[in-house]
Amino acid sequence: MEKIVFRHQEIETLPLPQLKELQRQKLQKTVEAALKTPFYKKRLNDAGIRDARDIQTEADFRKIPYTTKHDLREAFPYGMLAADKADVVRMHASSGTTGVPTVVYLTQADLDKAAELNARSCACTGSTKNDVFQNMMTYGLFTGGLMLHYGAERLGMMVIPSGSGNTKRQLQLMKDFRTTVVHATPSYLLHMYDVMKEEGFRPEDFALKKAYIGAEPHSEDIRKKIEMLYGIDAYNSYGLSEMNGPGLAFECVYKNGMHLWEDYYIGEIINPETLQPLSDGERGELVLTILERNGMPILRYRTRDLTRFIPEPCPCGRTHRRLERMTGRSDDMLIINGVNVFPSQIEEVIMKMPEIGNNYLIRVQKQGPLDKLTVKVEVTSSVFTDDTRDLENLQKRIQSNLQAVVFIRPAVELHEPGALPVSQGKAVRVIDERKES
Ligand code: DLL
Repeated sequence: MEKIVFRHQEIETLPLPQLKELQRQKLQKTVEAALKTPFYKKRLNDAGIRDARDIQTEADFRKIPYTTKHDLREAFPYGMLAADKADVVRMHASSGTTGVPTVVYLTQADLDKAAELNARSCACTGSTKNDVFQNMMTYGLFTGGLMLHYGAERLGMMVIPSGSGNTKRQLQLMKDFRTTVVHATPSYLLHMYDVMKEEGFRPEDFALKKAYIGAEPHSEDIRKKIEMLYGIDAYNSYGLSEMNGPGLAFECVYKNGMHLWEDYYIGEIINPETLQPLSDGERGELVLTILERNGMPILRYRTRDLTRFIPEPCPCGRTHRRLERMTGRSDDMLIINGVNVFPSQIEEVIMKMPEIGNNYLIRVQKQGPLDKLTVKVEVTSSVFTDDTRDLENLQKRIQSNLQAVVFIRPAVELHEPGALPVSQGKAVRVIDERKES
């Protein structure tokens, strides 16, 4: 195994008690900033917290109510903004449970910190300034592209900001510039391998050593498959837009769980039913507090992702605890080719269209290595008596309306009234046929 180069050795190996003390100090500042926002002022005051100094102990911390995606939506657009608007230099957004997106705001200091943590993440996989980094994640409102881009530059790698898609061009860039590290969703890398074969590229055309994979759930088998197909190491990277995206928890060269950067995040595992905290090693929902984010503090955020802290120390020597690969979610969010989709968003769109009846079904399948989303809707009886061109038109309109909200273009099937199954009990609206591997 190659030698680990500690870029931030001191902070990454800080003994746990010191790390906790650092968190405590930063938490006070974070609560102070949060109290400046209309949302947290009310939320914290209602919980009896009026001053940041009220939060001294772990028990005090646990008095802070959880924040949810719903809260972010309620506070849209600026209810959680802590900085002066003039000091905000960037916003990012991800899907809300319905039409309103979840938005975060960052100041220059926040962006610098995010870049540093992403640089740290790349370094902890052994990458250096000698690497050529091709970023195949989407640039834009999604954090996956820009955040790791900045981190890779901070580390000094040469960055190819290719963005997602256009697979033949990706391969040509990889070949021409001798790319050594790629960043992509695992499903995209599997798809790219098929194109690589079809286009007649040979393994010796490339200099690839590593892939950073994340933004969607995947199994250990998928990781191994990617490693085997390309002859590389693949590192799991976890993050979410609300918490700055990637650079939150990353695997080191031991590839055995993702170090949560605990000098910047406080991680807790709770039982998603009782909302009670669980101990290290117990599986539950991850709750995160982001420290030092001036633009938009978020306290005790329910990620809905199910995981556990691995209690054993990592052989790399880092003290920051590792999160195990995510095993699922405690809500109904679907991740389709790396894009987050809530069934409620789909429902909201189709229920606004008068031609559509009340019954619908969402189906997600594997199509090769990628995911396919189909929305089946029952239309009202008058629609079927009309011309077929109208049906085609309607189908396209539904597709476009859905695409405008969920950012992927689903297949749409129109059905006659009463044609879709009606369940006796709780309606089953989503059929997810994807297998784990
Ligand atoms: O997916 C941020 C990201 C970009 C992470 C690039 C890693 C790499 P969102 O679009 O807000 O942000 O989606 C966040 O995706 O709550 C998880 O459910 C899921 N997710 C992200 N990474 C992983 C992973 C980005 N490595 C949501 N394994 C999260 C499993 C993941 N699920």
